[in-house]
Amino acid sequence: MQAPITLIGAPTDIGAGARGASMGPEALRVAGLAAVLQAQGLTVHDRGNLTGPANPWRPPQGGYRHIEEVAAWNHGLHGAVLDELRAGHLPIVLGGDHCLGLGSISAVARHCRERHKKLRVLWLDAHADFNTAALTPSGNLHGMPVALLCGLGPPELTGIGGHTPAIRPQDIRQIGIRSVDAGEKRLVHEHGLEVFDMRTIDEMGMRHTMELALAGVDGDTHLHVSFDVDFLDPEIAPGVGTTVRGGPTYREAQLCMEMIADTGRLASLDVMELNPALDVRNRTAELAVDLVESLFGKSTLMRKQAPTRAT
Ligand code: NNH
Ligand code: MN
Ligand code: MN
Ligand code: MN
Repeated sequence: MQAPITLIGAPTDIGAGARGASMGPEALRVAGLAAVLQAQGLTVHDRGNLTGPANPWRPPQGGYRHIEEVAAWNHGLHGAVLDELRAGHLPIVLGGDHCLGLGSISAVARHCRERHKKLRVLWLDAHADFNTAALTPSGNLHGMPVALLCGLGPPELTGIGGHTPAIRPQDIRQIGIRSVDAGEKRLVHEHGLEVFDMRTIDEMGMRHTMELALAGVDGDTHLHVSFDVDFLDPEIAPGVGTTVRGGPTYREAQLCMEMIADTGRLASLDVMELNPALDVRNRTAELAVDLVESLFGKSTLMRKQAPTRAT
């Protein structure tokens, strides 16, 4: 039985380098997110939007932009996601910029500790989001959530959820990565993050990449997907603040989502960084909704199981 889905809007661009991701939740609703999931027979409750501080658009202080406001948004989101998980629901966070991955995933990790579940986070992104104050080229906290979740950063952010670190590097797999800052690269290596970058996808294909990224996911695993829409190639997904060329095509992204769906373990989701101010007639929002549809198991044909791999 599929858990009821709860949509949680987090309309802020507090951690981003461009304004506009604050309009993401409404654009995803307008693109029909709830309706496409309901059409698959799923139960969907939209609990509306969280509220939080406005974006003061300040320069970095001590290496961070808007640290207090980022903490406030993430505290609110942490509580909302945790409530839904404890109620047995499957939360979908509608971002909002990717700094919100901190509040969302810290709640998922806390829930896993409470329920003695294994955690697997799939981080679909053009970026590793593993910066620190010393390394960041921008001070934008949307470039840091993975590092913060792994305990690297100031206590007011790493401590959200009361357990530092919230996750271990081995809980996460990054997919689609193609833009990592110089110092960030070293840190990713030092911490042993498992990164399936675009070269890996080019060489071994999305199918084998996903087999590796999903290896070990079993009946005791809580699978969380943090979908940064800039994961996708900008040719098909222009509506994001930080496009990086050379991302997954439409077909590759579909296969990625379908293979996640096939595990049957998806238990929470973030849809982040959609920026309607930069989109073209809500095209990127509609694409994100299309992919979420596949993530929840929509397939062209009735399949009893995934096609078996040729040997
Ligand atoms: N690495 C850059 C920074 O830290 C860009 C991060 N931007 C993102 N991350 N959209 O997903 O500022
Ligand atoms: Mn309910
Ligand atoms: Mn990101
Ligand atoms: Mn990104």
